[in-house]
Amino acid sequence: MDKADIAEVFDTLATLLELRGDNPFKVRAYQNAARTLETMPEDLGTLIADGRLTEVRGIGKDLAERILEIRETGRCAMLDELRASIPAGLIEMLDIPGLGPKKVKALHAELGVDTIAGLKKACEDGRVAEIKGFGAKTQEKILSGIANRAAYAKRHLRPAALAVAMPILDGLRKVPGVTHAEAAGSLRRRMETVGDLDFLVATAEPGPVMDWFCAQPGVREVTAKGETKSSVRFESGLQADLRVVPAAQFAYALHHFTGSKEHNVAMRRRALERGLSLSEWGLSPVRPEVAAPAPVTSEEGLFAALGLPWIPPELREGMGELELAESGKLPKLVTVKDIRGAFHNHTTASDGKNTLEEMVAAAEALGWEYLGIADHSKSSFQANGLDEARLSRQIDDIRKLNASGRFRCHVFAGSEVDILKDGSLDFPDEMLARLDYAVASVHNAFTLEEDEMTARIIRALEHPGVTMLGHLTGRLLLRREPYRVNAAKVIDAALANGKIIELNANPLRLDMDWRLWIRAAERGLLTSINPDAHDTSGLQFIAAGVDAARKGRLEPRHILNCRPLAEVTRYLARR
Ligand code: DGT
Ligand code: CA
Ligand code: CA
Ligand code: ZN
Repeated sequence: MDKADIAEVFDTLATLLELRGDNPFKVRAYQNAARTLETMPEDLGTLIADGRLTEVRGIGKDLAERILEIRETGRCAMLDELRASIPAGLIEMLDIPGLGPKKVKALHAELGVDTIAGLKKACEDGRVAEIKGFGAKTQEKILSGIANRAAYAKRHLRPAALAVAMPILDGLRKVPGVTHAEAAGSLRRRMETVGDLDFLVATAEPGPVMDWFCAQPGVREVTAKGETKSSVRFESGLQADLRVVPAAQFAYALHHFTGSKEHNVAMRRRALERGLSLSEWGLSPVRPEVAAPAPVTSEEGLFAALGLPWIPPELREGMGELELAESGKLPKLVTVKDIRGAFHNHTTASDGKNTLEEMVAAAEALGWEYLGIADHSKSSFQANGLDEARLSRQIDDIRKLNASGRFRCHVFAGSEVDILKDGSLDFPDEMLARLDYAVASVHNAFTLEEDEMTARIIRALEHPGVTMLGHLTGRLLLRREPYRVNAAKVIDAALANGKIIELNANPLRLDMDWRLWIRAAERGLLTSINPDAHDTSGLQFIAAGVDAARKGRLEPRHILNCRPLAEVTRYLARR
């Protein structure tokens, strides 16, 4: 357990103490200690070894003991006791957007509700709106929060699903007798969230595969175990289906279970037009006068039997991909190898965890030609945003670093400048002019009406100092709804002003959404796949951004950071 993990435990402790109504000073002590742990530069191990832990400001004997306990055992007895002392329903309520410990405590005290179902009923009866400090708007927000929570609970972020799926796929391929194994479904289609995993295996002998699958570590429950189909649930709640087919059926079944449903419907219709019936079992004539097609052993063969080139799984969403394939217009999708750098990255100057030099070294190790630094601006005080003096110094540091020749990777000096509530920017024009580029982002006043938010963002896009728009909607997948904004109008404004809209590659964001990219890229909108890295490992988010870009049918020509350094330099200089 490192500093960040312990800080998280302390934050949870503070929340639960507050929920239980403990001494506010105690609550504050844990919150402060969490902040201290997050920001202190010293290594925790060194501090402990030197016996200097209690010398850190705000860390007394009690907190020090707790830190040692968590670090050594990975557990915290006080947290376990707290959890046991509070009704589980109240703790669950904390997951509802907009409900913190104070509000949950008030709901419990005023209405006696201690389950989500009870809270839902109280909202529907209008009793929540009557509590002091709540009101009709809050009541409505809680209701939609409960509805979202139910929907969210059913899905999983792609990286979490991948982490479970990859070792299983490796293992399945090693079971004796297995000739093919794939993870199909939404995972294969590179969807940003996944409902369940769908494994498909070809073997003549299903028994050992089923036994191996159901006995995997992390399987909490086997919900079905049959001869050719099993289902399990993992610790995280993620479920997985496994189907076993004979090798001769594998290509048909792989196509079928990759989906999407809508794509399958379109494929079946196309087959019918040719007098054929397509299913997970095969392709067969529906009328006696139609000749039976030769059996296929690959997806390429299956598509070819219907007169089509192979369609990459990420395009199979039933959004006109068959027509694209038919007319020979399938895009040459971007790959991670096409990426030559990235623009939206943070350092320790704002809320990043690695220094400028460490970030550049990591970018160089990825083989990138350039790295753009875009730390937060001063209005994002919670993220330690830079004021003009600090940004000026950072620009100088970057120029010096480039001149020193220490790295082959070129560094661009930028800023993630806040779009203020009225659409003006957090820096004066002279400051913006000294930068190589600027990413403009909304980080506050999320609750504006749609018209106001749209006008705010468009005003920022019209500013000549702005190169690109950061995370269009501010959504956090499965966690926070997007703020209200008219995306179509923002896209129009970006096109009209020759501005870029980023594809934020953080797997929680993937914003702007790939569904919007399909049409926007056709119209000539340029993007930049931006990792929004807050540490060196965050640069790897680029892969998630590329997955989303592929679903959005993006090719290298649509993406600024697929261009070589000289071209990018020219592009940025025209600003
Ligand atoms: P998910 O799990 O919600 O993220 O999405 P998928 O696409 O993985 O859906 P899932 O697991 O229900 O089914 C996997 C694929 O199997 C799906 O994409 C298409 C195929 N499939 C499943 N059920 C049906 C069905 O009732 N009709 C058709 N046409 N295809 C189905
Ligand atoms: Ca699935
Ligand atoms: Ca499934
Ligand atoms: Zn941001």
